[in-house]
Amino acid sequence: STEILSFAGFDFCKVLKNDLRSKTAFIHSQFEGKDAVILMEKTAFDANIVQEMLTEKTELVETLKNDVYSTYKTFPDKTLNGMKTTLIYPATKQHIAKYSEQEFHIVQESGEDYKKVTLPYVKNKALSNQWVYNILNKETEADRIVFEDTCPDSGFILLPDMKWDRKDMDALYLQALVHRRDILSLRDLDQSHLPLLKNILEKGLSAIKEKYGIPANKVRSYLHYQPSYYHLHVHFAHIKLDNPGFEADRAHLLTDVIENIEMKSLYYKEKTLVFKVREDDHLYKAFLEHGCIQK
Ligand code: M7G
Repeated sequence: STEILSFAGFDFCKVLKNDLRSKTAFIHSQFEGKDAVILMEKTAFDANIVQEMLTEKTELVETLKNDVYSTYKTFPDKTLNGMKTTLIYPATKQHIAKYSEQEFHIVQESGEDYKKVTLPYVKNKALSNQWVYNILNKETEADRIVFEDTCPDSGFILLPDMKWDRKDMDALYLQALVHRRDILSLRDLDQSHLPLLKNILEKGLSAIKEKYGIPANKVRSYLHYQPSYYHLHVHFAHIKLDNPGFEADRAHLLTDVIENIEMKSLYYKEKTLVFKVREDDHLYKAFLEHGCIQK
């Protein structure tokens, strides 16, 4: 694949979502006739760079002046004025849907609903796990690996999440990707997976302490249900990180997961799990079609 150095050749289609809080624009674009999703995020200030901004290279255009108070539109030198861009190309319809502004609905999924409705969706309509396999095979991001346990049963790779800039320690965010490829999500977990889960918890936290100096009591470890990618992974995030993935209808703390399974091996196979789903997600449509929820 060729390296992309600018947006030359990208056609604008639509703003999918403009999130004022995270200062991120989600854009649908096309390149060489194929769909692309572009996430453009205004990044936080780097403490070192703030200093360099107070020079003649920073242009100020006054927008208000009152007594001792004034505001300006500010245009720093372009070397100080970076944004973070995430490009998904070629993007599938599911990618476009994932980043679109839309209604959500709460779904209550029983163990039976999972088998009948969710599992076929996961097999046919979920996003590809290829990026995970590339990491596990050391084909991509190998230089970013923070820790690896190579055991085929309880082993995993720990590395920075794509969303983390790897500089701001308060925004620390890593993923533990398990080597086993047969565990789709939280729903599959039972007593037989306890050694795996405990291994991830212990070794993940100690690797984070060692590499970044962040102690275990500052780190949240949790799984998403539903995840976007159905290959078991555990999120490790700094407690200061204001992460939209940490809502009660999505995040399950790893320590809770372990203890629930210890109390009852089939806990996650039988429990009704509550999550939110996008209105145009195939999963929502499948739940409607099966009559498991009402519109
Ligand atoms: P999830 O719970 O399956 O879904 O988490 P979510 O994306 O809806 O939260 C997957 C996590 O993997 C997310 O936090 C992503 O930012 C991260 N991630 C996704 N991709 C495609 C990559 C990738 O290619 N590399 C890395 N390092 N992280 C990724």
